[in-house]
Amino acid sequence: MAGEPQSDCLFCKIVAREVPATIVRESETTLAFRDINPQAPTHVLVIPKAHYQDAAALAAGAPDVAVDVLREAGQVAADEKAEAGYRIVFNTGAGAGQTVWHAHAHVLGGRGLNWPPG
Ligand code: IU
Repeated sequence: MAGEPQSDCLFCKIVAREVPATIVRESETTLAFRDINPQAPTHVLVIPKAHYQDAAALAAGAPDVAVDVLREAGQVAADEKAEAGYRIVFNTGAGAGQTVWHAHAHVLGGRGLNWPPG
């Protein structure tokens, strides 16, 4: 069920501290940790603690938590001093490169970021 922990979900396991991650921020509803395959000097994932498969499902099922994720993403950028600019990305669907089916915001910064993304 949407919002419930999924036993086969890596990010639910990180929330439960069953899988290690380098956690940089935590709130009541969100967790932020470093991506294991960073694509920029700052590459942090911000996730809702509750399980939603993607950003749209999160926004539909828990809109307040979707706002929490965006607020925490901004705080990550501030903590990381990404003042030159940063990007918040929600890959949504396999065609867009989503590989983990638990909503997550990529916060990328610390280098120039091209547009359009690949
Ligand atoms: P994607 O948008 O679903 O492709 O992003 C998933 C990200 O999760 C990707 O950047 C991976 O490097 C990252 N990740 C991680 O940080 N820790 C892990 O154990 C695994 C993937 I598996």
